[in-house]
Amino acid sequence: MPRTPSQPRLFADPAVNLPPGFYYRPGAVGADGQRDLYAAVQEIARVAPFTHARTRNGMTSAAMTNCGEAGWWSDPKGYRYQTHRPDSPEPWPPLPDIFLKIAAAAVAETPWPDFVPDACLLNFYGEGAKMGLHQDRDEKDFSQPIVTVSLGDDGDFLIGGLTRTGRSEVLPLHSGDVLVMGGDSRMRFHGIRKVHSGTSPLPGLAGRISLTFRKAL
Ligand code: MD3
Ligand code: FE
Repeated sequence: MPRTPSQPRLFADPAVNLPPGFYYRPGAVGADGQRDLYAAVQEIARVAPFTHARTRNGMTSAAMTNCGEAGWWSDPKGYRYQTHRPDSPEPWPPLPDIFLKIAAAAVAETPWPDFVPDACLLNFYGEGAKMGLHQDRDEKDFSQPIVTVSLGDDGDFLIGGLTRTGRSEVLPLHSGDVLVMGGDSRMRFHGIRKVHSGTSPLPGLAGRISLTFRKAL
């Protein structure tokens, strides 16, 4: 991992200038690490399968699951974190050690070295899936960052402003990339504009999976 916390430069694409509060580690997770993370994802998905959540306007385009003390969920009643699985009193599977290790490594040289996630929302993007511009505001403490790890297909990540109408930039994300968002950027609008089907380097994974670590409670 490249490391210069005071100077978050580390851009894979020099054309993209990331705003303050973003710490980008392109390719931080190598092939073996990605394989181990994906094995842990499959174990989670065996217990708590990926499903499309219902929203006010239909269904999420990405299929989702969670692990940790709480999981993000949505139904026509609204968005929230809940400590049990959808339509079940069962808890979400625990955060695997390998997830906690990756999250700790990701924040080690950021302004949030003590970040410990209590939730991980996993998004699966199949062919054509995307995620519209939104803010993450269901967590209790916005002083805590969000950490994300990408697996599988390349995806075009949209970084917007602090209002919906601000202009947005695209950051192409690849399998193994790690991104931390905090501080002034924690409440930025963001989304996934496009997933490039067939680009996944991970054996057995067709599609894109993002692990998004949060302090939700
Ligand atoms: C940027 N997921 O799960 S990474 C989400 O790749 C989500 O699946 C995208 O947006 C994905 O909510 C993007 C996660 C992420 C989370 C919070 C952010 C990116 C962020 C807050 C500010 C800026
Ligand atoms: Fe988000």
